[in-house]
Amino acid sequence: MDNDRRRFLRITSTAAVAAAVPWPRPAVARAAPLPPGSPVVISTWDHGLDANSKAWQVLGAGGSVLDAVVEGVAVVENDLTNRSVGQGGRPDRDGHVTLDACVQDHEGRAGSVAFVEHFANPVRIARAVMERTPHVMLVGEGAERWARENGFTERRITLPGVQAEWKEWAVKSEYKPVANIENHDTIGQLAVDTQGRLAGSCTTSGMAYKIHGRVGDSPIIGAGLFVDGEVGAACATGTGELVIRVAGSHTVVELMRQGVDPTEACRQAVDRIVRRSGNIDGHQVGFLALRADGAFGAYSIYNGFTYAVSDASGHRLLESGHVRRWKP
Ligand code: SD4
Repeated sequence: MDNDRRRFLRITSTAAVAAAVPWPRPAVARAAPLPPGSPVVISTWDHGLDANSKAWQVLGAGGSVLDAVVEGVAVVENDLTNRSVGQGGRPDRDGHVTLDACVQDHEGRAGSVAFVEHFANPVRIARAVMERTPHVMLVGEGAERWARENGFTERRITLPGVQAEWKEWAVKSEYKPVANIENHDTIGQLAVDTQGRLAGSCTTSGMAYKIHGRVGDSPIIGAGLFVDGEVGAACATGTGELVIRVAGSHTVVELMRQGVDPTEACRQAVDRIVRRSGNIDGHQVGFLALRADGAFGAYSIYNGFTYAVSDASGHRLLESGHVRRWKP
């Protein structure tokens, strides 16, 4: 089944959530004017629809904007059919599924975990690191020990289909980037509540078949996620190495601080990656931006970067503008 067809099926299967999914999708999503005081939630990729649905529900039930972005992406972490987020993700080249996640709120508080293996919801651990420790980031064995000691229950699972796929890959062990195949569909979620408070989250199993110990942009504050309560928030998806090198999400927020609108801020960050990198054929990077007033935007290197939006106009899936066209 081709990617577009698969996406379409995934969109229709969440039709109850996505009341206004446009199909075919518009080439460029534009920041929509919003009624004052309306919450806005945006998330990366098609699975953002499920994450937005949960975040919206949390906000509607009186939860905080931080509750919303943590529990929103936790839905995707818990989906064991998802091959790029949570323990259903593809393993590293040694067969271990290792997870990275972070959160940040409107006060600039931040929490992050990287290279954790035996927990279902790294984003909840990241939040706990933020709220219960003097640190921002815990990694690997130390993060796991701290999580156990702080009430998180280990979960060890093996998914035979995923392991079989990895063993097949290991025969040739080739790394060949292909834009938009489901090995880099990190979920990042940004939200602003009715009082203008922002929060963001990001969680991933990282690049499929990465070197054991590799950490991408997703748990790095300023790379995979950045929230500044006075300005706005941004998150990234795609090849993390490209995002880290330009401090991608921080770049997007700083551009918004200078008055650049969210879509253009994302485009300029993408442009910086494209100009400064060597051969990036097949390497996708997408940014989402949400300004404190609720205006939002997105941009990616290649076509095919979808994102979910929930606001006063409903729930829908859009596709960002792009600077290159992917021809497989
Ligand atoms: C990362 N941006 O770890 C994340 C997700 C990913 O290709 O694997 N992207 O780099």
